Amino acid sequence: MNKRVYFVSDAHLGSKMHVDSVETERKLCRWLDFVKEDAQAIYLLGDIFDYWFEYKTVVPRGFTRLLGKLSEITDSGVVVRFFIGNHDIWLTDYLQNECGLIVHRKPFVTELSGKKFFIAHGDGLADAALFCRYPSTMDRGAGTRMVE
Ligand SMILES: [Mn+2]
Repeated sequence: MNKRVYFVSDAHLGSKMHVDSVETERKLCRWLDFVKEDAQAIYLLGDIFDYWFEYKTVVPRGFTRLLGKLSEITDSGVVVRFFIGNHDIWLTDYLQNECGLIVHRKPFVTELSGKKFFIAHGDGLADAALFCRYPSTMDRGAGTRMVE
């Protein structure tokens, strides 16, 4: 039985901070190929995309390698939990319905291997968030409604 639980965050795919964002996406897919072999669950802890703006019938261009890989992994029965970050909060139901991800919009408390975990992206949980220049000051509900 697969017992491991894996965590990854802040890939910021699409960001100009990457010399080659598609190569970063390929690396993330290779990592997913590696961990899927013994994963019970994979946690994507926010800001995987930079940015993700989803409309009712349109999703952002790109990210096809990752979206396909995540779909393949959830199809195989591995649980993939996607936590919104402050760069990819503008989503509706695409990742859930098309890729099989369990989307978390709020922190999640769970027990893993007998230990209690508080799981969240982390923005807004510390004073440092006050200095964040990204849209963490925007109400998430309003941000989501903005693109519907
Ligand atoms: Mn973030």
